[in-house]
Amino acid sequence: MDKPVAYILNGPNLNLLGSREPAIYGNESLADIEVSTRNRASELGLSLVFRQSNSEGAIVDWVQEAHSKAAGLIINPGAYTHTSIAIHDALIAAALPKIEIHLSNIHAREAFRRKSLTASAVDGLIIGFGAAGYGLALEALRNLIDKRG
Ligand code: CA2
Repeated sequence: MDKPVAYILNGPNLNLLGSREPAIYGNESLADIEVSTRNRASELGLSLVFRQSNSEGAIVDWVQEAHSKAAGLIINPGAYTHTSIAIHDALIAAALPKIEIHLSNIHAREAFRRKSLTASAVDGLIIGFGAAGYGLALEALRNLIDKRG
């Protein structure tokens, strides 16, 4: 039987990880995170689509794509977390298990980061565990996929 497909979507500036702001976001690049997340996906019996874009429209398109092609979705919307009604609406329309993830604890940072417009459109959130959060999110997603059959 084919493995269930998990989409991991990363938003703006996450392509800069590892180059600056290590005190907040850690030393790992997004490519490093992709490698460790692919290993975890394989252990969990999931096939992985891992993408990043700085464009809000691309992320909306990929959430819509996940609706038809994936068994579950993990999203780090980056700064669009705090601003994007379009990504919120795309997530609401995508009827599949969904998890929002953030490397940093957005509730312990600037006031403008404490509000997530996308959080109400997902099943759960994993926040503040750095790069390790991606593996934790995959584990949680596998549980949701199994529960929903
Ligand atoms: O903590 C997270 O995962 C964030 O989604 C990361 C976003 C930020 O806008 C969110 O509020 C929280 C930022 C992505 C990375 O930004 C960088 C900026 C400069 C250097 C390296 C990364």
